[in-house]
Amino acid sequence: MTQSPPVSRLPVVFLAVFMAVAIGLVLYFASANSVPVASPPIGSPGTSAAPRPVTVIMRDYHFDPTPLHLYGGETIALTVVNAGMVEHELVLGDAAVQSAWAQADLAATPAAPFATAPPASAPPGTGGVRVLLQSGGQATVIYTVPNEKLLLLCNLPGHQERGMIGEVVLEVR
Ligand SMILES: [Cu+2]
Repeated sequence: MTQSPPVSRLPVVFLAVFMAVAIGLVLYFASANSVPVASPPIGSPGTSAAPRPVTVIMRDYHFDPTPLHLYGGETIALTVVNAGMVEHELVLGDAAVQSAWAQADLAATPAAPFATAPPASAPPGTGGVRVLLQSGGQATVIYTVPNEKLLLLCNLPGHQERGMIGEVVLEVR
């Protein structure tokens, strides 16, 4: 029985470890520089003195996160970021609020090919909250969450058909 001379596998192991670390570092820095991160599911309820920070990211064509967890009656500092390539709108409100903005957006949007919505306005007293942002835009609004069923929608023509329908879960304190 012949024995082959011992071959050291050390260089191979070193190379494998080095490659793993290098790939790990690349992935770490790639993720650190990517799009903003949406809020975790929920923290303590916000108050008017200390609104709870909530971030919603609009993408082509969905909201992140969805469902969005809110407490009925709490006050939030809602930061909306448009990480998509096209203009998007966030409307938080009941069915009547959504309907008012859907009509306003439709009326304000010219026919294709000039289908970018210019500023639209809903009737006074519509309620809810509405943020319209160009690609890359960001805005923060203070909003007191009502104790009622809320919808999270982008009412720009054609966007809900492509999936821009969010969901709101009202938490009980
Ligand atoms: Cu949209």
